[in-house]
Amino acid sequence: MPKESFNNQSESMSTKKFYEELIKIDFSKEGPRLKIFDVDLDAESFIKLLSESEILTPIASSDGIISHVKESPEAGASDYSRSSRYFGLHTDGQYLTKVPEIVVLHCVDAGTSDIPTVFGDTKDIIDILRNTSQLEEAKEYEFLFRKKEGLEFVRPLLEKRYQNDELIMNIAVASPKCCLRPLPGSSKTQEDADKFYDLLGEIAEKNLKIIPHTWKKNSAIVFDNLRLIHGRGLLEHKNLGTHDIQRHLHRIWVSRNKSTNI
Ligand SMILES: O=C(O)CCC(=O)C(=O)O
Ligand SMILES: [Fe+2]
Repeated sequence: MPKESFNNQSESMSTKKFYEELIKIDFSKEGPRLKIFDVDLDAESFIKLLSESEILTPIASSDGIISHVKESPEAGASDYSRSSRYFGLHTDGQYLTKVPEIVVLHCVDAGTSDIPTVFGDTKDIIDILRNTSQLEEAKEYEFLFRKKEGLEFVRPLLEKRYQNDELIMNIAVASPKCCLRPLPGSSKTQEDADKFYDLLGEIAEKNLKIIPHTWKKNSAIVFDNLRLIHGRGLLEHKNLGTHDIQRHLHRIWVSRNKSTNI
C-alpha cells in the first residue's frame, strides 16, 4: 500500500468538513447522544460558519462563541470552566432561558494530567427512579441554579424536550450552587427536596454508567446537552486538587434552528 494511504487515514478533518458533519446531527431524533471526531479546528473560520449558518445558532457564553476551558490565574474558586480541577456532573448553560441543545468540546492541548471529561445519561437516572417508584416524587420538585452574581435560575426537575415528548432531567449533581425545592402547590417540604437532591447524587455516584473520554489533541466530542450530563474527572479525582496549566479545550454551544429539518 502506498505510504500516503496511511497518512490520509490519520488526518484530522477540516473545520468545514466538521461543520458539515455537525449540521447533520439532530439529537431530538433516535440515535447516539454523543459523537467523537478528529478535527483540526480553526476557531475563526468555525465562528464564521456558525454565524452564517441557517441550520445552527451559536450561543455565546460570558467569553464569546468559543470558550476556552483552561486554568486561569484570575478565575475564582467556583469558576470551574477556567480550571482543570474536578467538576461535578452538570448540564451546560442551565442559567440561560433556553439551554443550549448541543455542546462541542474540542481538544487544543490534552495537558499532562490525563483528566478525562465524563458523561452520564439522565435517561438512566429517570429509569432508576421509575423502577424504584420514585419518578412521581421527582415531578414534585424544581431545580435551582445560582449564577455567579448570586441570582437564581429555576426550572422543573423533569421537563419534556421542546421538540418532542422525551422526558429530560434538569440537574447538576452534588453542586454547592444548586438545590431542589418543592414546586408551588406541592405537599412536599424543603426537607423532602433536600433528601431527594442527595438521592440523585447517590444514584449518580453509585448507579450511573459513566463514559470517560481521555483527550488527544484535535479530538472533538459533540453531545446532547439536554439529555447527557458531563463533568471533569472520575470520583477518584475529586479531592486530588489537580492543576494542569497545559490542558486546554474549546467549548462551543449551539442549538438547531427549530424550523430546519434536513
Ligand atoms: O474540562 C472539562 O473536561 C469539561 C469542562 C466543562 O464541562 C465546562 O467547561 O462546562
Ligand atoms: Fe460543562
